[in-house]
Amino acid sequence: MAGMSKDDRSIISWFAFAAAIAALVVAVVGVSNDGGGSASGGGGGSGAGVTPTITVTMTDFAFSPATISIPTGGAKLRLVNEGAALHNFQVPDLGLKSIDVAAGASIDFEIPAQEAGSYKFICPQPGHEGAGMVGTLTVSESAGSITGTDSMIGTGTSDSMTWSQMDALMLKVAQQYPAATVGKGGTVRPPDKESVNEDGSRNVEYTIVAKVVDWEVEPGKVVQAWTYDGVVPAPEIHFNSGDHVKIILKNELPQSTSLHFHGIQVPNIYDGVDPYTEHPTVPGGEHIYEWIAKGPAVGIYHSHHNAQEQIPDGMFGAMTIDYMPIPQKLIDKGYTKVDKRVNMVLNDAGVIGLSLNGKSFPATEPYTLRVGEVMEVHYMNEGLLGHPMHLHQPMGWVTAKDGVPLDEPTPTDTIWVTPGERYTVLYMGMEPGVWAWHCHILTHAETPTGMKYMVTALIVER
Ligand SMILES: [Cu+2]
Repeated sequence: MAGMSKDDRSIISWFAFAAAIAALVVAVVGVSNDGGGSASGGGGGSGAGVTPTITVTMTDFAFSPATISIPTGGAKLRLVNEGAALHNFQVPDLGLKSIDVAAGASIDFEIPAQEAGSYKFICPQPGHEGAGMVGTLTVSESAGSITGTDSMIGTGTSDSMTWSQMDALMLKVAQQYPAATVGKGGTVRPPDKESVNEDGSRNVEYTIVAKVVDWEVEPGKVVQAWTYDGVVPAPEIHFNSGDHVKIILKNELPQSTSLHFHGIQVPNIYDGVDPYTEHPTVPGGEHIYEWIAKGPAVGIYHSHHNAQEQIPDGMFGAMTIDYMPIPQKLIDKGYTKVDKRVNMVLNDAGVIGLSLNGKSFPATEPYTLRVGEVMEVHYMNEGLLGHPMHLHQPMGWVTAKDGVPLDEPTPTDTIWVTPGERYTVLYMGMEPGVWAWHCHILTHAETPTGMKYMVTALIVER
């Protein structure tokens, strides 16, 4: 494309991908998890079901993680080549070298028992070590399990690359967006059973199954997620005020659990806080919750049992009652109706890690809006940290806090959402373009090899 800068091409590819995604059907089929849960640096994990394997992603030209700790008894690596070139994994001092891993291929690579020590690993292909494909394998008796640290987080590895290598990696990541992954969470789920009473109110019944499934957070990063109904976030459940709600929780997890309705008014006995308001729901057991919906509400349903692991590992979903009113002041400014509703659930811990709606950039979902259309966003934080969420296109208006409509909307372009909080913000499409949308704690959004984690985009079209 003569006369076009790389930036132009990049922007065009974003648009092309955005158009393509409308037609993209993500098949909800189980992905094979041979070698399975990648031991992420994010800690957490719920213990059960995680195989003792670490996934090492090879790109052009980096290893992620670049620091790997294994026990002296040995370990299995899953080598995933996401680059365009052929790569190997070699530990010269231990005389270990993998077979060739072709672009797009994955192999398992055994590291047999070793003496404790610190060893350099590289890709032995000509020039690849010098370009950045180098890392450290630490073998220690105290390493009870396998862990990996992605050195791209925080202090980064800028020193090991030239500026042109950095630019090339950043462009490559940006052009992957939106990357296809298996599984999509958070879509609205209709009731399993529904009937109407004489007074016009509805009876609605849902059966929710808590279970562990493979979940692809970003291309190639498949973890053992703890879920409701097998997706992260769990399906959105929407009620009308006055609905007679019956929710049957079935527990197929290897631990007990309980279900709490965060931000929803329910009788105390249905608050889901075991062992106070109910017994824990044991593996194989079930529990029934019954209450009448009182709106408006912007809530979350999540675990309240070993919640510091069960929630970040995936057990959360939006639960809304009625819809938030638009303040008169904004109606006067042209915000007359909501054209699109978006729940954006933030997470930063457990096996899922830094993510928006259970996905990490470049696998996050892009959002589209035409000029003049209005999008209502419910930010919901189910992580362990606060996140200042920033949409580049100014300006948004906060219309509700924790599901309570505000008398006076307040302007925002960056909103600090602390764990457990929900904010409702209206954004109008103003100027056509691809507008970055991300957490503004910069290590939650950027690395020396490009954007990552809590990043997506709002695409405004004419
Ligand atoms: Cu953040």
